Amino acid sequence: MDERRFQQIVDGDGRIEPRDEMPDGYRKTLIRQIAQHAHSEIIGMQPEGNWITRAPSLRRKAILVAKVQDEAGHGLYLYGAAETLGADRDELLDMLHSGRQKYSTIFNYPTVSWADVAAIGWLVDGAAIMNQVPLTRCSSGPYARAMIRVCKEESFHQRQGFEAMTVLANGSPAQRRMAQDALDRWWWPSLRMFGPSDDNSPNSAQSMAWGIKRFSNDELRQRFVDATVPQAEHLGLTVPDPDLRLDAATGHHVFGEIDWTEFFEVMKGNGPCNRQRLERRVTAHEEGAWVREAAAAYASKQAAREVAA
Ligand code: BYC
Repeated sequence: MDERRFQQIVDGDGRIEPRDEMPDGYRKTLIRQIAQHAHSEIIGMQPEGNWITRAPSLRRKAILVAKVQDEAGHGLYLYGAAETLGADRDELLDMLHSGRQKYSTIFNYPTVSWADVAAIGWLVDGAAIMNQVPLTRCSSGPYARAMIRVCKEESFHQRQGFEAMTVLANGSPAQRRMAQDALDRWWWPSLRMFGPSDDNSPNSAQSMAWGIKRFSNDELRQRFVDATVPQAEHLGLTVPDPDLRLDAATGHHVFGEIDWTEFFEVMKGNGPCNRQRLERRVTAHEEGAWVREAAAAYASKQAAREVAA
């Protein structure tokens, strides 16, 4: 294949479509990232799904059900995007279930109170938007298009989280304590969602040259901190970082040391909920086998009817 031509398209901000020629490494990197992204979406249904039966009101329950369904939809768009690159969905799911492919570390933390659902919307979806808006301009056509719809939905998710957090932060002393406790537990894991620091991110240089990543992990993390700290101040909550300060000269927030040991431990499978998340995923997949079989049988009947017509 003509790699120079490929790089010219990428450098000229063009889109690479499934039938276009592309270097093997580009295809592999995209499948890896899109699959891990898809896995994160469907595993990400679990921590919040835990609260559907215990949401504090009908309104909150309706919002939460819609949000968790949206995450399933995001998984579907993303597995679809990976399939356009030649990946097999069953194989990707096998890799998730056997631990050979990753999903975001953030979903290995427990949701112990209702405020955690609010904090996930505010912080986790907020971090997701920061990371995913640039992906709407990535060089892969199918991934970029999937991200446009995902980002619109994530934006609603973030707003509902911030609104729920606002209600708690302005509520009774017990509700304020819940809100602060949730911020205390979700802040640092949210910063780690952006991935390892730039000097320890093996895939970044190539992914940036290929136009898959538009900004580095540290750049996006910094943007998230700069956007979120004023929101915490607005809520009257304290970000759990004694070293956090606004640097007047740069206009950016300087923040404390990230615990990378914890990040790599969770990535290796040793986080508080890794085993539970995977076990539930595998069980849900097995219990859903009849639905997939029924859908496939229906599709082949329809196809046979079309051939006969
Ligand atoms: N967790 O070289 P690097 C959501 C891995 S879903 C686990 O920087 P890359 C939502 C990385 O895969 C949010 N692993 O990698 C859903 C690589 O390992 P491999 C998910 C991580 O790919 C439901 C190694 O570390 N978002 O928002 O250039 C409810 C070295 O890293 C993590 C996406 O997936 C992590 N946090 O950059 C609510 C976005 N970070 O594969 C919300 C798309 C890094 O070499 N993905 N690793 O073995 C990306 O933008 C990029 O893949 C990353 C990492 C920035 C995450």
